[in-house]
Amino acid sequence: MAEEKIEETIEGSADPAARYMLEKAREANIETGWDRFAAMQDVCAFGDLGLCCRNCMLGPCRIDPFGEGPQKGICGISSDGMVARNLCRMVAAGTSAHSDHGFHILEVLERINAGEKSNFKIKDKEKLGRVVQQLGLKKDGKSGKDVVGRLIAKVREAYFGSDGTCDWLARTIPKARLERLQNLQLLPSGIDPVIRETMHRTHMGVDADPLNLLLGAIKCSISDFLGMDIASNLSDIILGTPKPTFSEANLGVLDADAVNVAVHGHNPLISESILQTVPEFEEKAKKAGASNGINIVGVCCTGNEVLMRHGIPLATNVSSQELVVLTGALEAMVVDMQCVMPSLANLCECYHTELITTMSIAKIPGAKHFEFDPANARESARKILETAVGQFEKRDPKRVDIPSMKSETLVGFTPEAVLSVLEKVNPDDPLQPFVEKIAAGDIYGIVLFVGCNNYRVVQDSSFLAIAEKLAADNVLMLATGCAAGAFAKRGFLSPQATQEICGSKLAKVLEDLGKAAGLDRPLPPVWHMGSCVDNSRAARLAFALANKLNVDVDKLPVVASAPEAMSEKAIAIGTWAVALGFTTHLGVAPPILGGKVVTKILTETTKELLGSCFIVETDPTFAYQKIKETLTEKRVGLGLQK
Ligand code: BF8
Repeated sequence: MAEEKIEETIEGSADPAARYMLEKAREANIETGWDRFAAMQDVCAFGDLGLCCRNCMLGPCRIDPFGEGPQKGICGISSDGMVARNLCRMVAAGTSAHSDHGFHILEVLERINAGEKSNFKIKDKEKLGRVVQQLGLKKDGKSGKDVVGRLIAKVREAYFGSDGTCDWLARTIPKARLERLQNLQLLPSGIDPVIRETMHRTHMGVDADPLNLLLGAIKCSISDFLGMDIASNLSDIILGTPKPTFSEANLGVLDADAVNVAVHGHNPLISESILQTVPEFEEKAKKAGASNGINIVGVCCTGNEVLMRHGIPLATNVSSQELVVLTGALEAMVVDMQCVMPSLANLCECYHTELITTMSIAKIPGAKHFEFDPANARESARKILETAVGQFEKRDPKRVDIPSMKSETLVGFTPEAVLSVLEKVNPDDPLQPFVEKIAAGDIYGIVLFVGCNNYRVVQDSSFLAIAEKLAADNVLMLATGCAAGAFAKRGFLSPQATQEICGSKLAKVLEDLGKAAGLDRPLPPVWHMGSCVDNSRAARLAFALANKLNVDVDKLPVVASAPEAMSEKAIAIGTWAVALGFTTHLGVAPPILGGKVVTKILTETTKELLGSCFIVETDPTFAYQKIKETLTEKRVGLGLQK
């Protein structure tokens, strides 16, 4: 691809491969998310500000932010009440998505433990041991089956509620934070009860008090953390805990000489079954003319799951999911749940690509549906791969156009992986050298980048702009979900980026850690922690630091940032991040600005209550400054050098 062609292309993305494909889509008159976003402008200002309610059939009601039209809903709800109620429902929806994800994994663990037919087994017994120990489920001479049974009962209790505080939370969150949340009565008894309560309190004629509603949203969001933490831990037990692994990212990972299959969504079990089944189809693919056999690539968070567990390359993140099809080299787009654009069906019709849905709750008109059945996962995977190989023969080689861009990535920095590297430096007290580096300012602070792309922002641009500045200031970064995708594509997850973007102090730390890890290269400036549910891993790393320093989480020089947030899940994550003590930057204004009181509570008052708050800042330069100021404030609070 000629370099000048990239320069000429429209500015929808900071990712040159995406820009190239967008230009191609324009030339071919093929619609993408960017076009639909443009067609949707100007977006409804009432909805944008959170001032639109359709929770009952009196309305829909819209409150005029300029004071000329109605100032209350028909029921009499105030603008702040309406905004808070809407936000509450977004948090409940995000919480339900993450916790349902975790529940699917739990059901498979139950199947395994009951000895029922399944293509899965307990792969990581060490992780099982750690989880069981942390939950206080001692073996007491019991069989492994009994221990897993007790774990299952504990997880069911986390879902369906217990008397008092959920035990999983009580044994995970640092003591000072737990007490703070307990005093504010913000700890849920379980996931399902708090979602039920949240949906109820936001029904017509129930909670109309903005502060009370927001406290309800915070309580619900803590269940979001719980569901995510369960999902990550149970996934590790069944599929293995990720370890640092090299791979590649961006559209250049598609292979013109292979049957290309993209796995997209969030459920790690379906993609795992496909990977297990690939060897059966390599020869068939070659016979069909694909000399390199089968090439699996990832998209979004399913992509992150297979990237960190198997080194499967990541094709792209959420905004550019359609562009994978536009390469003309994709035989099957296999989707499970969440963040999958229904538009893929129309796009696949323009090519030979088969869109395959796999979950009963996530069907798309125009797609082939092969239901994922944990009892017979290999059979579902066989059908998928058989279809993909069949589609290869229908591929039009003249339409194949794969951008060459791809970047090296080093991924899989789970807390376990981080600790095992640190153990090489100090086996007796692994966190000590890390804490010393923070104290000395060699690591100025830690920023966790989370969340999506949003067409309101030039794709990936805010992530990259903020991260580049922070790295130069010796700030270590963690990333999950589509944030990790943005960094992966640009090469920020590669050891090479350490020399290119880090300040000298951080670069030295990462070089030393790279040596300790047995690499002849530094660790990257951004540590990939996994998919969106794995934000709980990042929180656990921060919890370990808080416990080590014997301080509450809000005292740590750790900030979260979602510069391109889009989904309800991102809203839920941001809310629990604040609840757990992490000041959190949002680069896209959530639909709350129509409520002055709500905005003040979330950006100021929570600081008094929780020691942390939201920073809403759409400009990446100002966002960087505010994040840096927060890190400085926390350092000063700990008595460290600015
Ligand atoms: O869960 S970051 S767009 S893919 S919601 Fe979705 Fe947002 Fe991406 Fe993963 Ni998370």
